[in-house]
Amino acid sequence: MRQHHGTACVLGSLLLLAAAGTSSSATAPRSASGAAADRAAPVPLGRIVPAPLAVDPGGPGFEITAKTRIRVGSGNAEERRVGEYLAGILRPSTGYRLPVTDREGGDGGDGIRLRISAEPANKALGDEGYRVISARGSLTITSWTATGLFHGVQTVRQQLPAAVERRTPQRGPWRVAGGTIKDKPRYAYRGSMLDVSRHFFPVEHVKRYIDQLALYKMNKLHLHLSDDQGWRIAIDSWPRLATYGGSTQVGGGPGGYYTKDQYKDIVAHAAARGLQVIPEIDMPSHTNAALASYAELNCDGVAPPLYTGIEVGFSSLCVAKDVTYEFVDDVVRELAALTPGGQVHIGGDEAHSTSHEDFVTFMDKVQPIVTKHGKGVMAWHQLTETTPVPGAVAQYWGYDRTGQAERDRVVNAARNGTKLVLSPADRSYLDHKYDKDTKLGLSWAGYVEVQRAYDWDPGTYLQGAPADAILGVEAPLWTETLSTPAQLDYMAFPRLPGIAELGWSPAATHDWGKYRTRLAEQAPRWDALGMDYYRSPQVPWPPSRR
Ligand code: TNX
Repeated sequence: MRQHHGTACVLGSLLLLAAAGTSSSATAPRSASGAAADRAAPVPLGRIVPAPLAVDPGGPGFEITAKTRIRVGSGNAEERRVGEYLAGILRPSTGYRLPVTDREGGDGGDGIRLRISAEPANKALGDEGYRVISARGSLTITSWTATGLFHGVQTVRQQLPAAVERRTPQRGPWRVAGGTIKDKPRYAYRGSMLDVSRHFFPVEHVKRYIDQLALYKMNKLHLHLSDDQGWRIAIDSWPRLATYGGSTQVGGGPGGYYTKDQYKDIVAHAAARGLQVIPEIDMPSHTNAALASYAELNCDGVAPPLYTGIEVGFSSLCVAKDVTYEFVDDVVRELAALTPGGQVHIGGDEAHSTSHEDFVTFMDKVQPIVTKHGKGVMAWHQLTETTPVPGAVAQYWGYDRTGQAERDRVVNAARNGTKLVLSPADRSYLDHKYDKDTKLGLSWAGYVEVQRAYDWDPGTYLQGAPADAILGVEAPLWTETLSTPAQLDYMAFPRLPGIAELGWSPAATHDWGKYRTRLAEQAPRWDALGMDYYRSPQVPWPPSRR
């Protein structure tokens, strides 16, 4: 179909076994009709995705009732924001009022308590860790940060029956199993990339995807904002990039782009859910949309037509022209101003129509532009064919057939300080077909079934790379063949939760046999959320209730 070159803690481990294992109540079949029995038995503590660090089950647990209040510290805006978010999830399905009130109220202090505090025990769980204590009368989530509190809310959400996700009143009871969960992530970078260039996805669709990432505690949304087929972000100093370069997409549809206000709205929606947006402008290749918009960016001064096919590797910015770097400077400056996060991604993949020498020249000139505007450089791993600036992050997208020389180059860069985000194409590419019968998707790196996506270890994947060079994992969702939210759902689920678990959970919890059962238990939640997913034969799904 296309040509891609061959770059193409000991702590809590016993408790964890209890949580991730198969207790008899947890493996009992959950049939739609056996709902009464199901309703009575809460999700066993810790049987969530991603698996938590440490689980200590016990006690009667907590039940949300018509009288439950969500308690936050008076005047604590962050606790209140997370409290309102939690109430927003719980109110429609429970039908309860669930007021968000001050913790210090003189009415008993029971209910769901959200608390950000700098106690050493909280700080020890880091920027994203949290603790949940579920007991009779109170459910307490504590963290050092609002993000940790938010992750704790996702845990509580998954401990509740799947019907909690529905937007109309459902029957309870709404019980959370008793005990304590103490949790923090293995890796600081846990993300997914959405390609909004090949097919454009409006703000609402991107927000929907962000919500799905948040449910699995991911913290980065990488947006692939430009490619041959479309430029998707308004740049004031080069307005035709969006208005003309964004006017179509694969297959010739109308395309689209985000205004700066819309883009800020996406960034804010992500930030409120603990995610940073990493914008990518792919350069020097994958630039036909820009080249078509401005003739002066072409070496011959002639703008090519817009492009709506799916083959790539033919376009290149003109490395020898000064205007190229003025263009890059303007684009990066405007993008950096929209980016609260630390990185801007400059692409750098598949520069098949750029000579190696030109590629090196280009990357050497462009990286300092990114740092000058106060951002760190992120790029695909071809960056390691040049000289990565200090602090650069290379995103590895090789696969089982990637040559040793290419792997060695990446490993050497990692030894010299370049950080790595792992996106192995034959494991983490959400655009790849599950098997030969999958209608959507590509398969240049092979088929990626659910087990294949889950069953690898980011810590040992790239032999020779120092452990501390691995920042984390990212699952890219390319969209040459995908144009609707249902199609995104179908390709991302159920693989995305597996990548999220690789990024979050301690390696000691890694066990496909147990994971597939926990994963299967997520399906009623997806049904309730109106999401599509692929019912892989590798996973013991309960009957669908949609
Ligand atoms: C490779 S991965 C690409 C993308 C395609 C993708 C399709 C990478 C850095 N480049 O341009 O969309 O394969 O699977």
